[in-house]
Amino acid sequence: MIYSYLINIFKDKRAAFLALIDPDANDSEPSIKSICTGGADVILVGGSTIGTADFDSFVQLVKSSASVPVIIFPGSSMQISRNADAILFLSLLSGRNPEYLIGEHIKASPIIKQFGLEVLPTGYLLIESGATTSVLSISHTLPIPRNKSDVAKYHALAAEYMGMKFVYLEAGSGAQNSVPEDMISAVKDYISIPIIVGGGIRTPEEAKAKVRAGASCIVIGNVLQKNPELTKDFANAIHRK
Ligand code: 1GP
Repeated sequence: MIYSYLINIFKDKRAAFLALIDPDANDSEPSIKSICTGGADVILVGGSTIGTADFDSFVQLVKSSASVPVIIFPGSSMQISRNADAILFLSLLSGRNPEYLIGEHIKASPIIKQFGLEVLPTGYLLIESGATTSVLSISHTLPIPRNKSDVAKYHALAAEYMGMKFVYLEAGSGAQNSVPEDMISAVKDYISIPIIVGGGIRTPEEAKAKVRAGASCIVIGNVLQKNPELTKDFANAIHRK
């Protein structure tokens, strides 16, 4: 089970390193093999665009080169594939757009069941990060202000009480500013489910600061897609030495 795989990583290595491959990114072909051997614990596949015609074959391609589990990070109910090991079942709790709170989920559920994918229920919270990111513009929602840790805490606690297994604090892909450490630590002190943090993390030092603040999973997308050779440095920063 991928859930227990992640829980064991939190115990053994302090935090998990999730490398995000966006099928829509036009950057150089990601080197999945070197990202895995460099120390990523999981390959996340997905993006915030509505759908990708050949999403399934892309996931298959990733899965065939990956030596670590592949988890779908879906931008919509069109991003599901039987070739992955699990799927983040994201509910966009920071917004009040019913499509992303429950609508897409109803479309996705029968397909996920048919494919037998492991489901990781996740409360997804968008945190204000500067300029408008793709996820904000596509979801038509407002993010939680970055200086309002209390608002993030209450949303995260509601996710826990709803039975979700993770809370994802998301600044958005390529965000100007990543999720602030004081918000991560405030949420960490308030809830007991693991926190995933991603969006706009550009350096290993920044990743380490998020882990020290209480993140259990760090998602790195853009930077790795452009510079896969940085994988080792990120792994060293995220994992306990
Ligand atoms: C975006 O959190 C992820 O959904 C990763 O963001 O591409 O900015 O690393 P970056």
